[in-house]
Amino acid sequence: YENGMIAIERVETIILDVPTIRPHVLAMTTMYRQTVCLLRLHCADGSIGIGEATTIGGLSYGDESPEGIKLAIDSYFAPLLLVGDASRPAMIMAALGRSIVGNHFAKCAVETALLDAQGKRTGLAISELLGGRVRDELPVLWTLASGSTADDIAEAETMLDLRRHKAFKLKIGKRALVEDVTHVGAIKRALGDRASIRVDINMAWDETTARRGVAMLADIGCDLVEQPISRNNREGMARLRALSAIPIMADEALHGPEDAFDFARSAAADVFAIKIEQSGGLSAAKAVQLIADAAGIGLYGGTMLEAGVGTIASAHVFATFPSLAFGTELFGPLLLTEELLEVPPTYSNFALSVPSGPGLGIALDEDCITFLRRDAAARPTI
Ligand code: MUC
Ligand code: MG
Repeated sequence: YENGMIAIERVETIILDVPTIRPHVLAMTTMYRQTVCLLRLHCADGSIGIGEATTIGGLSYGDESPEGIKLAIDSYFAPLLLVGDASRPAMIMAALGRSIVGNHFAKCAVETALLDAQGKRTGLAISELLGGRVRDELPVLWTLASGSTADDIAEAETMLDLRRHKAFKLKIGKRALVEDVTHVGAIKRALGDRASIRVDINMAWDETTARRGVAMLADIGCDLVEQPISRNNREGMARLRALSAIPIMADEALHGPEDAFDFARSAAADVFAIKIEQSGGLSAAKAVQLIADAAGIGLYGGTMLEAGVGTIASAHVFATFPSLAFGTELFGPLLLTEELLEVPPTYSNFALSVPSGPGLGIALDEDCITFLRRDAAARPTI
């Protein structure tokens, strides 16, 4: 190739099914497993970039599914990638943006793999490619979503004892309001000042319920309310925010820089849960952060319950955020029974360490991938 162009020779996508350590009960679905779409970009210089896309409960959370992401990458992204220059990730992402509408999760997996390969060939961590990290450790909360108040309290006590998490997010909105608030109150009373308690309603409330709910939650010591109402009701979010004594955070409503700009302009959230997949990639997530910072909106590092690859990609992005007032929820790998990475992510002292090696700074455990892949035909026969 002329001009130092580095071709992408093969685009490999693999679906993995990974069981969760316990059922994860959310307002819209209960997860018993996480399905991961893994991506490998094999480049002509020998570098291989890895990326990941996950969703929550198939199509129950958003409008992309792991199977759909695989199909989109195989059918529409791959032909564009195969004529691209891997040494210019931003140019490839711009070309993909011109030819492919939406598909944010798939774009995120592709950008992760492009930056991983670029990092490996330049010797730089992805966080450095994105402008440089300001921290090596990210505070990580845990979601209590076993479906039982007593089990949730026991789980929280274990996490506190292990010094793994001291902030907890409770998934509510499935049951009647008073029942939900009683559940949150019981957990807050049991943990007291030892833990921060937040809730995620995942859009399950209407605005009137949210008005009552947010006030009740503020009274019992809840620190943050995440996406109480529909992602489409932006004015409702602004009204709730104006009334609330505790911060209101946007999650499902945030699909990248344009939404972030609109939220900032309409003062519709105190805090953004930034997710690299929902934002449309790592650079798009950075753009969301910059808008939030300019608007004085607080930041929280969100997750789509990604496994190791997506979690570490998110960690590189969040490590570049000058302020991260509400910490992160990058616990995805800990919810899974299997470890997909050769060296598991390090969680200690209530934080995740951001790897410092080139690219993502991680390697896949090939035996584990072989074992978990859905296309059993590709598995070696024993
Ligand atoms: C969400 O809506 O925030 C993040 C943590 C968790 O337990 O579920 C996800 C999705
Ligand atoms: Mg959420």
